[in-house]
Amino acid sequence: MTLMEDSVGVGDLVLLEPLEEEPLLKNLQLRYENKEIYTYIGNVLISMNPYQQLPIYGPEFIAKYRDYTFYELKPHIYALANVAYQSLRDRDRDQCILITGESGAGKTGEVPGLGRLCSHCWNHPLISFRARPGLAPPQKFLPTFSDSEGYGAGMTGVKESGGDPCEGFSCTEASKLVMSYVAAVCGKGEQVNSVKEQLLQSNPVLEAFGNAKTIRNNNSSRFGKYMDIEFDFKGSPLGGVITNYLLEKSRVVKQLEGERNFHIFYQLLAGADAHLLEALKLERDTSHYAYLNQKVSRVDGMDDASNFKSVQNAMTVIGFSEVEIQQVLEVTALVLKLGNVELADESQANGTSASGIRDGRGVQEIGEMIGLNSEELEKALCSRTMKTAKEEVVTTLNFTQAQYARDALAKNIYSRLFNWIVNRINESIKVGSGEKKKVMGVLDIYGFEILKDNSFEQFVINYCNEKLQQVFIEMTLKEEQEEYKREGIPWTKVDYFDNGIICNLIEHNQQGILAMLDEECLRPGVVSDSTFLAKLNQVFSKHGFYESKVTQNAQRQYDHTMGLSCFRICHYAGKVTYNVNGFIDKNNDLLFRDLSQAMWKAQHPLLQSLFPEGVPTQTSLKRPPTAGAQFKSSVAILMKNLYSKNPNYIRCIKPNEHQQRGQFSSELVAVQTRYLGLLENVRVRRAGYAYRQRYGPFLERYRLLGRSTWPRWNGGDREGVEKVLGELSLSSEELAFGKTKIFIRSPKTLFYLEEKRRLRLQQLATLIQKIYRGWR
Ligand code: AD9
Ligand code: MG
Repeated sequence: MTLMEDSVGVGDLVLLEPLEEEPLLKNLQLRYENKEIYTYIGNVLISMNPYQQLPIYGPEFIAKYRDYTFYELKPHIYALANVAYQSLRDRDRDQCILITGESGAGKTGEVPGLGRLCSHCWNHPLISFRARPGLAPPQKFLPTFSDSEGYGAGMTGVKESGGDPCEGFSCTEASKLVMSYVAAVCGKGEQVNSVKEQLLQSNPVLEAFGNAKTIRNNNSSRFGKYMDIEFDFKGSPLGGVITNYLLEKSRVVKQLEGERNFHIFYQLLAGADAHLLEALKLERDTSHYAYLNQKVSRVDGMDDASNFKSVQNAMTVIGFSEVEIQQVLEVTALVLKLGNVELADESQANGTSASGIRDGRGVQEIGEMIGLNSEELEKALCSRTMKTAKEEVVTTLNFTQAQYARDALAKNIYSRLFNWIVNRINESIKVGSGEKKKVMGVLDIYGFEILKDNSFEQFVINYCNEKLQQVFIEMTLKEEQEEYKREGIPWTKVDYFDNGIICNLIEHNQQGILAMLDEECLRPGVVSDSTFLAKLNQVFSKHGFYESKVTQNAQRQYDHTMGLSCFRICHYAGKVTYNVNGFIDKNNDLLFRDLSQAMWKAQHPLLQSLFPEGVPTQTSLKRPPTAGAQFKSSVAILMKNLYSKNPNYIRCIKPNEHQQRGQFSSELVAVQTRYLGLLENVRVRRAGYAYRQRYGPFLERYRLLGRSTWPRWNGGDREGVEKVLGELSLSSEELAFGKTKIFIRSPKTLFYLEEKRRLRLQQLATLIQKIYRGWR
């Protein structure tokens, strides 16, 4: 079947008429209801989360998509994977696959290169990805599902039965889709398989430490991830590099109702054997721990205990030593124990505020585990040493400050542990610098966020999306432009909204919001979120994309709907109001020096290595870069990386808020299509030539419309196409003949051709019937 015969709506939105939001949504809905979850906009893939297993994956489909070019079959993620992989291997072009969409839209599901295969696919003759001799199929170390429906679970893995052809979750669930594809088509051999295995196993480890149940997604990634998968000149994987962004560390100490802390805590408590539990001095019951949500400790269909085994196994496969695994678990346990350190208000009647430890046993236990004198830890939690050039002053922390210090320590330990794990994985999968590599980068990152209350986190996430939109527009246009150049067709400039002005508002080195926030954080004297806001309001009072209660809009009116502590940015995807409360604190991300020094003093090699700034001999008072500055520079590196590669886009859409199959909420999808800029994307795509096709397949399809090309044509493909279209007297404005492809400007012309073809087929069928009857 070709795209054009795709009977359910249009398979490529470029062909949509009229090009407006409503028909676009109707088209997506129609396709979704008919289980067509994939739709193109040219070479961009839109993917709707089906929340059910669809019989469109597995080796047979892989084999099919491998043999066809992009537009020759129905839209599919395998087609996108095919194009990316083949052009990496054969045309030596580094690729990146950018996967965006809201939480629960199916991004991680779509991450190419990291899937796990069910035993059927693992052993399928079409798939070259095989276990090393003597190694069992992957379910040996994969999570299992007890839930027969499965999709409530959100975890990846295989069914307990494990062996049903592609009915296991691993190959039909989206996270494995492109992996199944890449695995099927890329190199073979023991060395290669071991690399694939390591890449593959990084996923359960990162998911355990970086994913959590949220209200929107039972297995939500709470960090952004970019992974370069590196291949040799033959297209066999060599290794990779993972970069992580902004782990949501506030989750470590507090979760919203209906949500959980990171999976690993529950996995450890449920899955550790008695011996390990004893060694870590942990209680099996989650209710024992203050940092674990008391109301939700289990997730339907998710087997924490067996997932823990998978994680341990995965760490071993990646190359973590036994000692390293043990230390990682000790640090994880330490975080739980810190949460149980109860503080007491020890303020005195004379008004001096102070705090202390309510029950010394917890601190004692922690001290023993990490090799630190418990008094030292107690002191670090309840007091603060201020150092000036001349002297040291110790002040006691009040109750609130001490609680803050304890939680800050727990968050810092955990997020540094997460970074350490990512680095450790990278050490195992990194490729020698001397080798020439081809690279496929995969970005799985949080989409645009507009919540009820938006804070610093949403601000940086949306900044990142603003930058990605910039890449998207520039690269889509650039790609169009390059294709026209390759094909020798003149390029006409396309008008589009350039969001550079918004990026600038946020990231400008001196006059950007992030720079001003940094300035405020570093400024001596009394600084607060409100002094920061006042400054923004003053500097941006006339900026067209900045609003606040005290700035006037274009109609010279003040906005009374906004809170006094808020500012608003008119992002490309819509207006977002941010509350500045906490901006300074979150940007500062300061950990009192007493705490980092205490951690460094601990006789625990891993913990110590997480706090290099704790070295007492370190005299420099230079502070580390702020959270905003760090994020900005990692986004800059990411952008540079993306710009150097050929982009492939997967735009994921969540059809409903209930993680339910078959439900399509038009409002929810409309909001996402706006964030993703889909209409704009179609417009850009259509601004030049809406449709292009190689001469061969085009002639094959339409030659029945030409007198000279039907029933036989012995000339070249291009001449044949010229003949057919010439005989139809189409306006020359509508067509452009490239070196290898025919370009058609408006979808109407294509519809016209399709209609003519349909009538012609009818005519031919009648003719054949007549001849047949005549024979009889
Ligand atoms: V988040 O930003 O990490 O919170 P994602 O990554 O966009 O989010 P995820 O891939 O985790 O969402 O998908 C959510 C759930 O939808 C998965 O756990 C699966 O249960 C389900 N899903 C996603 N894609 C598919 C698919 N192609 N087929 C079937 C799917 N189910
Ligand atoms: Mg995810």
